[in-house]
Amino acid sequence: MEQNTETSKQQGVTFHPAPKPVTPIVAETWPVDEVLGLFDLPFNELLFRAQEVHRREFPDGDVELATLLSIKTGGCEEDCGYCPQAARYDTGVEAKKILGITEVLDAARSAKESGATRFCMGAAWRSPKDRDMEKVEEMVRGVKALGLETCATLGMLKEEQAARLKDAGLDYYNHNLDTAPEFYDNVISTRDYQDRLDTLGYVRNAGLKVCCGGIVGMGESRRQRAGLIAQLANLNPYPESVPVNHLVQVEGTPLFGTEELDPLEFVRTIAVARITMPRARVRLSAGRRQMGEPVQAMCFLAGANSIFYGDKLLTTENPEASDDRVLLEKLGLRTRAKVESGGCK
Ligand code: SAM
Ligand code: DTB
Ligand code: SF4
Repeated sequence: MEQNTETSKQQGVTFHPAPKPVTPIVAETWPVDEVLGLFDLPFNELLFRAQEVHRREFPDGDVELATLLSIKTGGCEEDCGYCPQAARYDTGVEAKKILGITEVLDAARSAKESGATRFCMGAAWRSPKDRDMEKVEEMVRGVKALGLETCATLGMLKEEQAARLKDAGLDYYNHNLDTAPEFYDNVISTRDYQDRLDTLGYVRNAGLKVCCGGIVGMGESRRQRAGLIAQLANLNPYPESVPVNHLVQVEGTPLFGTEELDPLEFVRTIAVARITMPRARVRLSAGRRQMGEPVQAMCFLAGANSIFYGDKLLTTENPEASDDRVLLEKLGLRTRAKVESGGCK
C-alpha cells in the first residue's frame, strides 16, 4: 500500500510510513446529520436504543474503574481554554516537577488494592521531551508489572515516541479531540485539530489502544456535540475507550462562567457515544462530582461503563472513592475487577 511506504495526504489526513499495513485513520461511517438525528430522538427512545446496544455488546454490564494520577502538574505552555494547568491562566495550580517512580508505583499499588483495573498517568505537557520519555517508560514498566492496564496522556507524540511507549508495555494512549472541528478554534489556538489526528495515527500505528474523547458543556451547540461524536466514531477503527468529560469550570480559565449545560443533554451525549461506538468503553469522566447520583445513574443507563475512580482527577475533585462504592452498590453495578475474578458483585 502506497500510504505505508511514503507520507501522503488524502482527505486532509496525513499518512506516515509504518512497518506494517495500516488502514486509513478516518472512515465515513457516521455522517454528522445522522449523529444529530440520534441526539434529536425523544429521550426515552434514545436511551432505549442505547440500552439495547449496551446489553448486546456488554452482557456482563460491568463498570471499569480507572485511577488517574497527575505525574507532572501545571506550568503547561498550551492555551486550552478549559484547563487549570495552563501556565498563562491564574488558577492557583502550581507547576511541579515530574513525580518520582516510587510515588507513582505507591499510587498504582493502592489503586489496584481499591479495585481499579486501569492506571492512567497524565502530564501537563504540550508534548514529552526526550529526557522525559525514559522516566515515563520506567513508570509504565513498573505499573504494568503490578498487573494493571496502563494508560498515559502526555500531549502530542512523535511517531517514535509512540513506539517507545508500546515497547515499555503501554496499553492505551489518551489523546482527546476535545470538541468538533468547527468549535475547536474557540477553545485552543496553540495546536490544531490535525495535530491531534496525527498523534492518534501514530498511536494506532504503534499498536497501542486508543483512548480518545472530548469535553461537553463548553458552549458548543448540539450540532457541534454531534460533530465531536461523529469525529470519534469515524476514526477507523473507533477508539477502544471514549472519555466523555463534562467541563469542570475552574476560576481563572477563559471558559469559567460558561452557561451550564442541561444535565439531560450530557446523558444524551453518553447515549449517542454508546450507539455509535458499540464496543467502546464509554467513560463517564470529569464533572461527576458536580452531577450527583441521579444524573450519573442515567449515564450508566445510557451506556457509560467506565469511570475515573479516586478522590482526585488531575487537579480537580472527583467523588470520594467510598461514595462511588456506595453508588455502584445502590445501582447493583458490578466492577470489571469483580466480574473478571468471578465475584458475585
Ligand atoms: N497535556 C495533555 C494533553 O492535553 O493532551 C494531557 C493532559 S490533559 C489535562 C487531558 C484532557 O483532560 C484534555 O484533553 C481535556 O479533554 C481534559 N480536561 C482538562 N481540563 C478539563 C476540565 N477543566 N474539564 C473537563 N475536562 C478537562
Ligand atoms: C480525560 O479525558 N479526562 C481526564 C483524563 N482524560 C486525563 C482528565 C480530566 C481533567 C479534569 C481537570 C483536572 O482535574 O485538572
Ligand atoms: Fe496543557 Fe493538556 Fe492542559 Fe492543554 S489540556 S493546557 S496541553 S495540560
